Amino acid sequence: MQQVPTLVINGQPISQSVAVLEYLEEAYPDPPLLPKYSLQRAKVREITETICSGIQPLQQKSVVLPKIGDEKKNEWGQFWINKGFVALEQLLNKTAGKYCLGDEVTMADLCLVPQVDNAISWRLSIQKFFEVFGSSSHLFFNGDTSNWEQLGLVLRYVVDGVPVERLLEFILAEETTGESLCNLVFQSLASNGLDIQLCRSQTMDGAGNMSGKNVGCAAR
Ligand SMILES: N[C@@H](CCC(=O)N[C@@H](CS)C(=O)NCC(=O)O)C(=O)O
Repeated sequence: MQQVPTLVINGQPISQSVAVLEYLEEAYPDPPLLPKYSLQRAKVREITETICSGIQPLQQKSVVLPKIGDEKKNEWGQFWINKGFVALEQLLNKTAGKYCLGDEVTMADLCLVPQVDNAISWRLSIQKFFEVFGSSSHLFFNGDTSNWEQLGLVLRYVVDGVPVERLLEFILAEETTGESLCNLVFQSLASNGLDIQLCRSQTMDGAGNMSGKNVGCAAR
């Protein structure tokens, strides 16, 4: 299908997210991606399939565009995303704790996070213009301070006159010059199908943005 993700094990490619997740669960059971009891495992798989079969393919741009066309694509994508999220909300109301099922991360969470990203980028393709807010903070590993920073990327846009703010992702930032942070912002927007030309303003906080010496995000 020439799609990602693909995991290569001993030269053998495994595609399809669910097949990859099931492989990881069997090959590396600790920490587990499925809960202990069968009924709970079924619930995790139900949430996973709702996303991977019920939503993702129907709003996948390479599927949607040739068949639906540019004019109708936003309406089509939004319809399936909304329908899917309504179904997910009903499921999650019965299962969620801190995560999709209880308080442990499962494969359902690993599918939900990119689907939420996708929902944001679809919403933005309808609203069109957005603002980017980047916030950098130090990462702490096991209580040790390190030089690693994480860049939290928040998008702001307006729906029916009301401002909406959505966290797109946290990105590990090896360098904190304005230019390298800017590259990470550009990459993240591009990988979410968002056109930087539609960005109407940007804000970066923290010292990270200051160390770029006039070649930071604002300069670009
Ligand atoms: N059913 C597949 C879907 C994979 C898929 O749609 N991947 C997208 C990215 S999220 C892709 O590679 N799109 C490029 C294309 O189809 O040309 C899975 O769950 O892995």
